[in-house]
Amino acid sequence: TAPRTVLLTGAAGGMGTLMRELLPPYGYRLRLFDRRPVDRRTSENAAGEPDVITADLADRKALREAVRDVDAIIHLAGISLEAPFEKILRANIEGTYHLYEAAREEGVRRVVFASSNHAVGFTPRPADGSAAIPVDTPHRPDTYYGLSKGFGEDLASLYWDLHGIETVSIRIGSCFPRPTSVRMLSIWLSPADCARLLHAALTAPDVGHTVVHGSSANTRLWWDLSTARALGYEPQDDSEPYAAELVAAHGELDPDDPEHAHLGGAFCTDPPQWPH
Ligand code: NAI
Ligand code: 15L
Repeated sequence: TAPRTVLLTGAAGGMGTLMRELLPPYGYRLRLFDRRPVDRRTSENAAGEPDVITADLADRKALREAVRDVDAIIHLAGISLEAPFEKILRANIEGTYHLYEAAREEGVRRVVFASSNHAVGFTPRPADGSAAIPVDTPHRPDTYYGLSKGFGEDLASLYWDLHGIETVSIRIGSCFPRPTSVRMLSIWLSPADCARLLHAALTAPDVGHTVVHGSSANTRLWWDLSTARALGYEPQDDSEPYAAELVAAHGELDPDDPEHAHLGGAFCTDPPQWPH
């Protein structure tokens, strides 16, 4: 049976804000968790009260309450760009560990983990017509941020083998309302497809620990979507309608430009920094 109550961490962020609107139509009741406040009207518990927890992933007591009685967890919270190692350690590495510990203590059986293309960002991007990047490509982080996502995937693998907690780790490409660069044409995940993929990841049976690429069915796709499709994900969107405008403004990607040579793009050369 489909999970009904789902904890959404990172609910105040860009993707969290989009998913708060797009997931309830699939029948989920969301409990929201973020260290920043979110609009309390957007989520209610069975009693019609707001179901929002404003706390840090370092707060183990709050996390334990947050995961109590939920059917599954979508873990989006964390630093989403590059930052000094100590910050990444606290938010992404220790924070994800604390979340899995809380899930184990409270008996939650399914997690969807927001991994990133930057876990494998130094993978050379496929040249036109060459084979797509497979999902079992080795970890090749482009930043401490990407390193923390590889850690999260391995933590998910450990908690499956040791404790029977299932996870779908989604190596998300670029999930924004629209693609804003030529690189993003190849890895864009439309918000509507993101909701489809999360729904598939929450409902597919027997996932153990499964790694999938998270993008729409883009014409210029760089990676293999077969493990995502095997969960029942059927992407409906393609970035190509945005291509003419973006290519006219920025030109096609130059394979000799180091920024364009790898999956991770500018994260490999001049990574955008977490502002907080
Ligand atoms: P975002 O930066 O907009 O949102 C992240 C949220 O996590 C923020 O609201 C922040 O307050 C919260 N947060 C950070 N540290 C926290 C902590 N220690 N305790 C509690 N809350 C904390 O990021 P976005 O774009 O919404 O991404 C969501 C997740 O998906 C992130 O884990 C990100 O790394 C991952 N991802 C996103 C991609 C995208 O294209 N948007 C691509 C690949 C991965
Ligand atoms: C990510 O992992 C970031 O969280 C997001 O802000 C984008 O930069 C995305 O990757 C990307 O590669 O476009």
